[in-house]
Amino acid sequence: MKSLPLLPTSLVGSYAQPDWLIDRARLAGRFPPRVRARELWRIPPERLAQAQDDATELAIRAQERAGLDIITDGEIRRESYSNHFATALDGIDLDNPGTALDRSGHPNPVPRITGPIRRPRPIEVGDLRFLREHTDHLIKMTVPGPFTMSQQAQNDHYPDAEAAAMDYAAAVNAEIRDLFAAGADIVQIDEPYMQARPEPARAYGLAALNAALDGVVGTTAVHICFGYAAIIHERPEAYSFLPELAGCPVEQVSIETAQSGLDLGVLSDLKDKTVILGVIDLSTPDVEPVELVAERVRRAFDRIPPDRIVIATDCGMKYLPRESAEGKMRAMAGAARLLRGEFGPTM
Ligand code: MET
Repeated sequence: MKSLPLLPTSLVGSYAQPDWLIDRARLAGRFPPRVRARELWRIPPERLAQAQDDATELAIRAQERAGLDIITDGEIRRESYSNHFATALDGIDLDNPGTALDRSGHPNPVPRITGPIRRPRPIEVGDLRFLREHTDHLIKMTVPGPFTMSQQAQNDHYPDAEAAAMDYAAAVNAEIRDLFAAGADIVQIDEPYMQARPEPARAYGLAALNAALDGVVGTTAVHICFGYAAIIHERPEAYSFLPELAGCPVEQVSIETAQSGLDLGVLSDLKDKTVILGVIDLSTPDVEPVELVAERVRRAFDRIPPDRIVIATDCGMKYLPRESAEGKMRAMAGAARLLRGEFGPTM
């Protein structure tokens, strides 16, 4: 197993899916699906699993070739970062979906909760094993967070959304334990709705996140963002929910700073965390020069020591053209090499 250098590089999770695998134009033209969207796959059902495996191997090789240090499965098998997990749970009706507003206020068909939320079996462990078998780098797996899933569902069963979030948390907790047992090095919980809905996030989302992490042994991360740039265009100047994570038993916090030009003063609130620092802007396919990426990383050094920074993308690369995704990964790896050279061999 490879060990990590200073300023390791990583994706937030998703990589560009191949055009031959999924209808990317339709994928980008609609909001990320909350229920299944099997019609998006271009490969017939009986060959889909093999095609997804092959595309996952391409995503792994692309990350390795670009020089990334921590490798994900690219979330290639998912229609969206959350629906793959959320729709595999018991207690929901997918044939008669409900409706929920997404972070931009757009109504979406979502799982309708009609009974207790339970995880019937491991959901991503097979994907994790495939990743483990196909790279000797450190590997990271992503799971949707309990708060985010509770916001992407219609609750027709529990007395309130908080009760639903706590059962989602139990399902995520069981999954995380299984992922570590199967060989994950890092497990990241995606909670983009904490930024979108800070009040309920404070009221019960944080408790649900803590419950999802309860008793977990292994390196965990949480990703908070302003939404996929391809879908949510505007960036606020600051996070509405972030210092709250200081007390959460997660080791790494993933934030976006490139597109938003985020004021990095917020990093002072996360003194004990490793920061997965988003320094790649996903609102444009243009590939940033290495020096610009390095400068975005240097901006953080006043607030956080280099040995607690992972160089990353702002969010997932799902909606980027492949050439652009490849170039941006090379820019990240190039910036890491440049900065490591500046610190010299003693750092
Ligand atoms: N892990 C997810 C991705 O990389 C995070 C999505 S948050 C909107 O696409």
